[in-house]
Amino acid sequence: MKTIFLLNGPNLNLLGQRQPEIYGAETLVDVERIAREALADGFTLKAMQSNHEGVLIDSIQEARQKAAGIVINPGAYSHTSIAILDALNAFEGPVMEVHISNIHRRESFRHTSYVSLRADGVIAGLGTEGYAAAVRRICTLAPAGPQPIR
Ligand code: DHK
Repeated sequence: MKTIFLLNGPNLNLLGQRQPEIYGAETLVDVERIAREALADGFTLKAMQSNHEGVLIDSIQEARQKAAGIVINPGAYSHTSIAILDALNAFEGPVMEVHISNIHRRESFRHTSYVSLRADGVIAGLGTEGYAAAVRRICTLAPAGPQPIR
């Protein structure tokens, strides 16, 4: 089995309660179920959420040994974190960046994402369906088979 890491950043634990007009009514539990349902045969999902930049970086580093690909919604760290970009640059597999909202239709400070400099694909504005699309794309880019040993 190959493992895909699903990483959600700050405030995404409040999905369903936080600004539902922007982020929708679904919860983080729903997001993780949607992502899991999109897995191709031979893949499994490990999901985590953190409000802390360093904890997200620790997970990205862990992915170097344990994950075939990463789906990440870095939340507001997308727009600020060179450290998360650096961690992703040290990961060799495919990376998909997800934003629930269309960040390009929002405040200008959301229009730039450091993570996009590394991501193989960027999904914005598809709501929680974006997570399913991102998981499907990782399954295409990292075909099932034995996990590479790095
Ligand atoms: C989520 C956040 O928390 C914001 O800080 C980003 C992103 C957008 C989203 O659309 O999922 O700017």
